[in-house]
Amino acid sequence: KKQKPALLWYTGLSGSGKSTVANAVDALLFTLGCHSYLLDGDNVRHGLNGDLGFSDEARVENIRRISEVAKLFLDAGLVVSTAFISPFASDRALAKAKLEEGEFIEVFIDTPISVCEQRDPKGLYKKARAGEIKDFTGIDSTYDVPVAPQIHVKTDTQSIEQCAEQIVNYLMAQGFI
Ligand code: GGZ
Repeated sequence: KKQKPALLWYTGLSGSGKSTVANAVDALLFTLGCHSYLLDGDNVRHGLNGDLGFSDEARVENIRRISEVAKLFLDAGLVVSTAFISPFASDRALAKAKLEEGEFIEVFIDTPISVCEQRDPKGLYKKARAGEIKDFTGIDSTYDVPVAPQIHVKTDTQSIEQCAEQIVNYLMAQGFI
């Protein structure tokens, strides 16, 4: 099956659903016979970036390494997904600038912080509100809302399946898959 390399760069708050949607997209891509790879906290923050915390500097370095690794997978011809908060617009722009024209696809997982906080699957918002975690995105650390994402996904009004279909449809419409 023919495919063109592409990078689905997911961005959104903690608990917005980035990993969940990205996993659903990856599963769909697999059924379509596409070769894909997903980078997320589970396989990057614990290993390659295990030395990094959540200061602004650490996040900048986190995203820099992730963008370099993503580029390697793109060179191998894959449809790559990265699912990290990537809170700073300047770092997302740097990632985009490393790639060929059109390869970088910003996917904004737009879930209101009130919804993320209600979900709070790991109890992190509760801890952040209590001051037990410092520099928490959306509370006492910045999140730059994407101004012109290629794909804008609302998880509070759509199912995960609908979100995943929206993204796969984009890849098809743009001729990546
Ligand atoms: C934000 C934090 C923090 C702080 C730990 N701020 O919901 P999660 O748990 O699974 O996703 C969050 C994850 C964020 O890591 P990223 O690599 O995506 O962040 S960034 O792109 O900004 O470098 C959350 C957990 O790590 N976590 N402390 N202070 N999220």
